[in-house]
Amino acid sequence: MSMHLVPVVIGLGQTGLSVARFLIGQGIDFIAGDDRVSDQARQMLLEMGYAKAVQPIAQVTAQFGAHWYISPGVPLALPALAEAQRQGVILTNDINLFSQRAKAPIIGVTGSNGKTTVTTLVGFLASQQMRSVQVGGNIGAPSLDLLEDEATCYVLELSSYQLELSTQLPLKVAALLNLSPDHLDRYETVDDYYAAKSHIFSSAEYAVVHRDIAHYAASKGVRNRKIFSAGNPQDNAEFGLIERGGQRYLARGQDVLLAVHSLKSNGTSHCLNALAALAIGECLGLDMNQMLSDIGQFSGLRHRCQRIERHDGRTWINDSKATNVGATQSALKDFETLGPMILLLGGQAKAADFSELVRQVTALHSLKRILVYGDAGAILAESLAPFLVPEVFFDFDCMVRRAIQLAEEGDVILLSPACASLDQFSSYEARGDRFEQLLMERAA
Ligand code: UMA
Repeated sequence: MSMHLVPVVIGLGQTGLSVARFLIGQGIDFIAGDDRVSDQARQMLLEMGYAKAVQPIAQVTAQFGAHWYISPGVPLALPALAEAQRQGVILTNDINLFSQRAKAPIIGVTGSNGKTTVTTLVGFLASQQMRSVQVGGNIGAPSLDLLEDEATCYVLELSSYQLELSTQLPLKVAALLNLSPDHLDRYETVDDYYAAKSHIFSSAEYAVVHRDIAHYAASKGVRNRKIFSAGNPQDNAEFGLIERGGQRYLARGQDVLLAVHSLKSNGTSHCLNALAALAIGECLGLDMNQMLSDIGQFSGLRHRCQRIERHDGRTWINDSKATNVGATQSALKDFETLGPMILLLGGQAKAADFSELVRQVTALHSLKRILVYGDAGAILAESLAPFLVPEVFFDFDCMVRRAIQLAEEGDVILLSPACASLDQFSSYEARGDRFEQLLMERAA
């Protein structure tokens, strides 16, 4: 039987639908595969004029098409994908298709933490100096939905899932902010996860990379490298932090750029984000003085180390976006000296190893109470047990209500879960919104 070969779209979430929209816009027919297609996706396909049946992924074979566009959440280890690859099918994704079509420079930002902040901040700084800057990728709109003739630059947050298949991205600037274990439910080893992230450098013109992991950029042969770290810059091109007269400054080499206190959030993690954004802006040709005057206006992201005003003498912090151990570790460093801490952890564990976090938490002088919830609650309690006894809750709401009960004047209540939200919420945003709602319901 000979079949008409067409592109295959695997997964019909936001990404798959953006690919479908793009192909339909080009008049290209395609086949779609999804195991649990939502009614909303079916409806959207119909509105686009696509009325064919959606296949279960296991039933899509190499006979259908030679190019398969895989959604980031679909593991490449699925037997149908592995088999297709063996038969010569090219597994690709929306990001590769986007990069072939985009006419303006593309900036890619990845890392285990801070990538949403840096992507948003670079988008903000660039928008002050350029017209029609497009921001998206793993946050906001999928990349194909950003394509626009007037665009002067694209700033994309890229996840390891997206980078697994994006091994030749022609990026103007590729930024790797940091690496710490995450997604161990998808990768066999942490090195597989790091290797996927490092694909970002494969065809980049400039690399912006943290000093501790600069070898990833070097090993991919990127010649123009800008290094940043929280330490003293080691040469004139390096971005870092220096102290002068008891004040901390963002610096390039020994040149002072900006006093840290001019930033709206001045924890070390935010300083690192700011340094990375300035380095990226410089590669893009943005005016440094203008960036330095704009960067103080950036107030950070919702759900990321965000202070919630409750006017009750306690500091409430919504860091629901901390969905891995590394993010929580950096929030702990930022807030540990602020007052007695009530720490809220838990959610979906993603096969994470909590031992490093437990070490840090047990050494925390300011820790007052620790509350855990969700699927990861029991695992966390077990890891903490030799040192600390947390209160364990199944339900997120119950945990937050208990924290409200326990909190006293001067306390810092930090929701920085170290786990994904998906066991009880649709996203980390929904979890953070619920946290704020519960705080407001019980406002004094
Ligand atoms: N599906 C299957 N079989 C599977 C797995 C999924 O059929 O084995 C189908 C589902 O039924 C569903 C579709 O695939 O219909 C979902 O695809 P998806 O999980 O790739 O979700 P999208 O809606 O396309 O969202 C993806 C990103 N999701 C993931 O990487 C898991 C979104 O990042 C991203 O914003 C969006 O593309 C647009 O680019 C979210 C995320 O959690 C925020 N990312 C991870 C993170 O940041 O840690 C990487």
